[in-house]
Amino acid sequence: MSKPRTVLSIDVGGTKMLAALVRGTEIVDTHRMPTPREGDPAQWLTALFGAIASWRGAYGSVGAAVTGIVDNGQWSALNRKTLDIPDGFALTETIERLAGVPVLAANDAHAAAWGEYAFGAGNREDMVFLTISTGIGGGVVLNGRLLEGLAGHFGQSRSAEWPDDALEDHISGHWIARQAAPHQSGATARDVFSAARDGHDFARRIIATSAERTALLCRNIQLSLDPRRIVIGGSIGLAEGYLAAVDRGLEAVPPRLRPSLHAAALGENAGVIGIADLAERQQNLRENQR
Ligand code: BMX
Repeated sequence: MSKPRTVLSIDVGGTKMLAALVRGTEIVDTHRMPTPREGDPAQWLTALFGAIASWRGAYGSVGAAVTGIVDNGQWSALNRKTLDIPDGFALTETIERLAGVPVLAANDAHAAAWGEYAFGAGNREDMVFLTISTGIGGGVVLNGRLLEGLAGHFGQSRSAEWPDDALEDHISGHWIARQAAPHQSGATARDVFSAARDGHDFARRIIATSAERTALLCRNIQLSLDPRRIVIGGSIGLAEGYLAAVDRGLEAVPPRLRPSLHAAALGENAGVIGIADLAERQQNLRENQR
């Protein structure tokens, strides 16, 4: 087995951007910055590549894991409230111009699903990855294949209760922060978890409601795809006490219908490790076809 080469992975989420030099499952170096809420993706990516200019020459390909849907290298938002991306942004072309090496781009939760399947809590079995973060994303790996396109976009689900809204707008980090505003002005989702840890009832109720709704979503995923595992990731999904609260929401579910929930073993690195492996596989394929 040849030694894995170094890949530049970038993970652009609704709240933060993470750049990492990745070699197999080793994170060699990282750089984090907030995802700008102004400007356009070309400006965001130019700023990120400016911040990691010293890494040029250290990587032979780029993997880009981004919130939103990626179709043939074109990037679009499904929920502009999660991140306001113009339709059909030329993501792969822009990064290839900035980096000067081949690029593979995919949805962030798809990348994380592959990372957890291949190297983490997915145990290389049929699995669904669910990230509860700024939005709610997901990825599905069945028979060793990562489903692409809209597959896994559970946060965009519609329900009879909120037919005009994306489900994530009633569960995720943005929703948690909105619910806390009347109690703690300007609170972020992270502040709500701190307030819950400090015993504030308003915060505990908000988190319990979010977790109950995530438990319902997991039940529906189980009935749709019957995965061996549902691996939970994301800043909310991995926050203290959240996964336990979701599990409590499943206690009354009959065993055959109950999802088996596991915390993402790779944590916030699932996306950068997953997209690095996918980019390396594409690079190897290209080289073998020469
Ligand atoms: C949204 C959607 C998904 C994404 C998910 C988690 C947009 C911009 N994003 O459902 O593609 O995977 O949020 O995104 O439509 P994150 O920013 O919370 O990682």
